[in-house]
Amino acid sequence: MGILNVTPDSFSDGGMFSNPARAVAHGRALAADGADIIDVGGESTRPHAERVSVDDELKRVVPVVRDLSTAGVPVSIDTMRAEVAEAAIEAGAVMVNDVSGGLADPNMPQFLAQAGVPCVVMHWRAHSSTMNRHAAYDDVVAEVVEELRQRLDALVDVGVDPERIILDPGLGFSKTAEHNWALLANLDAMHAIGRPLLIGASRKSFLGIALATDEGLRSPHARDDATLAVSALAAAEGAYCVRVHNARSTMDALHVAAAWRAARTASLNQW
Ligand code: PMM
Repeated sequence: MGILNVTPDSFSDGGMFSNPARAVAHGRALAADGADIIDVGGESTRPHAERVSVDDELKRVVPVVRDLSTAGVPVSIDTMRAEVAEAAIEAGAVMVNDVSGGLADPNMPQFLAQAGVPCVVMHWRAHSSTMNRHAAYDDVVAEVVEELRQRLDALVDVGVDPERIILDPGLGFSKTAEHNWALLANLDAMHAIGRPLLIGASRKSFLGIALATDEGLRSPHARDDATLAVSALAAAEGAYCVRVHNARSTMDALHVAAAWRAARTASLNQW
């Protein structure tokens, strides 16, 4: 999944693709580099971000979704609003990525049930303005698994087809760097829920912290090699999808992970 933020303020690519033509060109480039789907978002979810109005979000994303879809590029819409998801699907999007897992907008669960499209359900506790206050866990892995299970059950209860749900631990959303690493190191616990997993680690600050030197955190654009390492490890552990800014090198990392998994399966079969 290639990231296309049509926002002035996302932490890594904010402002780069505010012009729709540039955004579409970048989306097409990500697809040409190997991304299977382009995730178009019009609202930044970086820590402390304020919410954008629904009109601004629609104005940002709909033309880009329409042009990419017309060009034959599969698009997912990264939104917490049913109204935006609906407009994006009308414009050609084929998937909804709701970082709130259907919690932020009371109309979203019903919309997802009726739309019948695949959806990403992320672990989420609060909007970006306050999310860091909710980064408190006794056992982050057990609690994220339990909260994801609750979201899955709630969505299935209103009629969302469970086969269309992809789960995501929500790295960085109400989580410290230590929480993110604990979740990555325990993907098995999330696999046990029984749905495919999406991992969104790309350029996030826990990687900047892991690579920090005396000069400070590594800047977002200099985190791509670390992102590749996480993507390869997550894929080798069975992640279904990685959400990244850089598709070309990610494809190489994913080919390595696929070969790794195939060799592991072959040697297990020998025994
Ligand atoms: N992270 C961001 C935005 N959307 N969606 C999913 N499913 N998972 C994520 O981890 C995720 C997301 C924030 O990162 P960005 O500003 O680079 O898009």
